[in-house]
Amino acid sequence: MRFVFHSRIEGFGSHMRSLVFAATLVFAACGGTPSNGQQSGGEVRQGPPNTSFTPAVAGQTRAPEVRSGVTIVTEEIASGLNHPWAIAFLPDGRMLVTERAGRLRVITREGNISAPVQGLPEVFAQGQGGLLDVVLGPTFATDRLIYWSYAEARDGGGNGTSVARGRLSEDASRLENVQVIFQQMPSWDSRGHFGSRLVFDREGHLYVTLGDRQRPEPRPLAQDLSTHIGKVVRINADGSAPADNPFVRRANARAENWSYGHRNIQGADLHPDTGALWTIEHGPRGGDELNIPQAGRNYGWPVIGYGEDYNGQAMHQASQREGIEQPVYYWDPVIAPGDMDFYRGSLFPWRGDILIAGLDTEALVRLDVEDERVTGEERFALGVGRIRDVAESEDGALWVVTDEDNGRLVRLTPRR
Ligand SMILES: [Ca+2]
Ligand SMILES: [Ca+2]
Ligand SMILES: [Ca+2]
Repeated sequence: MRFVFHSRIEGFGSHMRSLVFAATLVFAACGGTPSNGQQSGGEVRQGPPNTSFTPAVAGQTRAPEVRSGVTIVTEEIASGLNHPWAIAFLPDGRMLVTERAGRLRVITREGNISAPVQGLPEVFAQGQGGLLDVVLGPTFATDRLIYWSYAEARDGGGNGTSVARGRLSEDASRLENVQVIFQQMPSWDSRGHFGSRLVFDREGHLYVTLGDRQRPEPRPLAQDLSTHIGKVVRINADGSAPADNPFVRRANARAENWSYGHRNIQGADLHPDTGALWTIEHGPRGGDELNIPQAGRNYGWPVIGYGEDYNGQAMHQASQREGIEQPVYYWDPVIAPGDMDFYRGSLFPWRGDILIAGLDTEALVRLDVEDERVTGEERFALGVGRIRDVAESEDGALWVVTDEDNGRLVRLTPRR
């Protein structure tokens, strides 16, 4: 194992020692309560915005940098994983880890990697597609059901995001009674924007986040309720649509749809207090967004947003429109978010904060949140590469996987 000390992304390296010291004093004065540390008086170090849109509300972007005074210790637990996408903890402390190429592994806390779990359906492992998220079902303790999302080649051509479930055998070597419970429709011939985080709510409904399939032709379908393109869907554990979903009784609408107008959501979590779904989605050049998708609401893509096309052309005529929801927070330039999780533990002084896996930023991004407002941002350059998922173990330690051919599983703890 390799231990490395890392500091926050910092433009003034020589001041680092005194800054950490100062922030530590703040914690001592607060009795070690979370979170908030010191404001730096500026914003986190980032490039200039690509667009000139004006935020709809103050603090909607470029929140003040808040230094929590934490130095993160990284410890490589495992490597040799092919574009690992998701981490899910088993009750015994081991982890299920997906590899995008189509393999599901069981990894011990010491880093022993199992042979691929047998019994998964074939995946469409091209471009951004492959085996994606994995979660334990809410009744895992009794039925050992796990749920996973993946890109699936479809009969008749094209592909799309699908969700399957199966029983993990007692020895965790194979999946039994595998059922495909959801298929995003329509299928599309594309290698991009599959979504697809899975989050169970407290009533046992499963949220699935779905992308716009990246190509210009399906993009407007994010506004079309007769499709699953660019949607969050909410399904029962068997894939059926709950009777209280918002569009169940609307003509020409898919009953699974929960919210619409999303580009590509690859991060999601339930708020630990309210139980509401929070999501983070990729914008184009500018316009990554944090949202709280509510039943039946329109989140704008591709009509409004805070980004532009990769060629510099305008993507949106406006960033605001009556009847369309505003993001809680946005980034321009983008951070390229993988997963997001609320921090629930106490090992780090961050309880209730949002932690985001940064792909392009190759950083762990932390947001201070008050109610439904972002009040501060902090970024930690971990030096381990593009970060796809962040997960918290029961002891409050954080675990990340890196989006690389030789992807790594890395444990994060605070320097004592
Ligand atoms: Ca939006
Ligand atoms: Ca998450
Ligand atoms: Ca996660």
